[in-house]
Amino acid sequence: MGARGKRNTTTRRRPARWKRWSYLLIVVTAGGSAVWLLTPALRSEGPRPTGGDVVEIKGTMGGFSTKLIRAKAGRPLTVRLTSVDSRFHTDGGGKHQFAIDALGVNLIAPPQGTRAATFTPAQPGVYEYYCDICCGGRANPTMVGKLIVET
Ligand SMILES: [Cu+2]
Repeated sequence: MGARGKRNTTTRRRPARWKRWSYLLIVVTAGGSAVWLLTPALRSEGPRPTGGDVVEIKGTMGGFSTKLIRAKAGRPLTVRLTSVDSRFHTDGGGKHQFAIDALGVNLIAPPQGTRAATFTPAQPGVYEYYCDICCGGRANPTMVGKLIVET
């Protein structure tokens, strides 16, 4: 009688298979959310552990939010370009670009989205960046800026 009761208890205590799977699902979901939440915060909090700089730029039909960037030669620079415009803009479909020909940088942010590029300017100098998608393209003086690279 005693042994029988014990066996029944053991059987009852073992978690059902679906329960174990749901625990795993919760752990994976929670862990994934934590990583997802923490990563952008780490990226936008100034210099990263690699020693690079991060600059945030917004593109609208009015131009770039930042027209002048200062950087150090030989130091990684991350540009995060956000297009504030929606896809309903007839001019460029809400996309904006950040391009520096001399450094081979070409970033295109989708409507109401952000894209980032990390590059290391090796030589000091003044580099022009521009958007060639909207508002008459590169000829438009509002969608150009200067990257000043110092030693
Ligand atoms: Cu633009």
